[in-house]
Amino acid sequence: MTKIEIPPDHPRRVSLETRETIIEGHEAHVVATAGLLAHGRGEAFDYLIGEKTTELAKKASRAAVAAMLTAKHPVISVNGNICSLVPEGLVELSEICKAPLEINLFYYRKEREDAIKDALFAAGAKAVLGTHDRPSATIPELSSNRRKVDPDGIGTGDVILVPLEDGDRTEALKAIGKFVITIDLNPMSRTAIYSDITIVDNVIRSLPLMVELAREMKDLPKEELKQIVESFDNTENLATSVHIIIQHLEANAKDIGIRRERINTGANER
Ligand code: PTJ
Repeated sequence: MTKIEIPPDHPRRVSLETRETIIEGHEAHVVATAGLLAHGRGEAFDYLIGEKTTELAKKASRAAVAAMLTAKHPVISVNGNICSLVPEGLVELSEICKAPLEINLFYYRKEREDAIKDALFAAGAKAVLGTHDRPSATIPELSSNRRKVDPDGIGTGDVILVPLEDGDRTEALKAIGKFVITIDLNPMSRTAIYSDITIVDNVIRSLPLMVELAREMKDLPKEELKQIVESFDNTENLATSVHIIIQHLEANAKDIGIRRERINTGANER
C-alpha cells in the first residue's frame, strides 16, 4: 500500500499521519491486527482530552521519569503499537534511564518479534531483551503469551514502563510486586487503574516529553527524585483526568452551534 499524501494544512494532519504510521507498522508485521483496533480506541480518547498534553499529564510524566531514574533496575516493555509509533523515543529513554528494552507481545508471532527487533535496532538500540533466543522466566499469575519474561529484564526489574498495555498483564505485574508505569489515553482502563503512575496522554507526545524530562532530571539528587515519586497520587490523577474529559465534552456541547455556523459559512473547521 502506498502512503497517502496528507496536505500540510489539513486540520487533522497529525492524527491522519499517525494512522498511516500504524498501518505501515501493520504491513511490516510490527503491529498486530488487534493493534489497529487498540489505536482507534486511543484516537477516540485523544479526541476526548483535546489532543494535547495536559498539565496533569506533564506532572505524571515527571513522576514517571523520576521513578525510572531512581529504580534499581528499570525496564521498558515494548509491544507492536509503541514500537511502530515512537521507536527512537524508546531507544533514547532506554539509554538515558539505563532501562533495557524488552519485547513482550500479547499476539505473539515469531515474524512479529523479528520485525519489532529489527525496527528497534534500526532506531539505534544496541540490545533487545525478550526474544526467543534469550532465556525466559514466567509470571505464574498470567496464562497468555505474555507470561514469558526475560530474566535480565522484567523478570528482575523493579520499575516497569508498560506503554499501551492490556489490563491482565498490568494486574499480573502488580501481583508480583512491580512498580508499574503506563501511558494510556483511557483513564478508566484497567491498566490505568492498576498502575502506580498513569500518564494519560498519547504516546506520540508522551515519549518525546519523557525523553526531554529524563535529560533534564537525570542529574537531580536521588532524594529529590524520590520525593517527586512519593508526592504523586495516581487516584487523584485519574479522577482529574476523567473530569478533564467531562469539561472538554461540556465545552464542546456549548460550541456545537458556533462550529456548525462556521462550517455553513465555509470557514475552516478543525
Ligand atoms: O503488540 P501486542 O501483540 O503486544 O498487542 C498490543 C495491543 C495494544 C494490541 C494489546 O496490548 C491490547 O489489546 O491492548 P488493549 O487492551 O486494546 O489496550 C490498549 C490501550 O491503549 C487502550 O486503553 C487504548 O485507549 C490505549 N491507547 C491506544 N492508542 C494509544 C493509547 N494510549 C496512548 N497512546 C496511544 N497512541
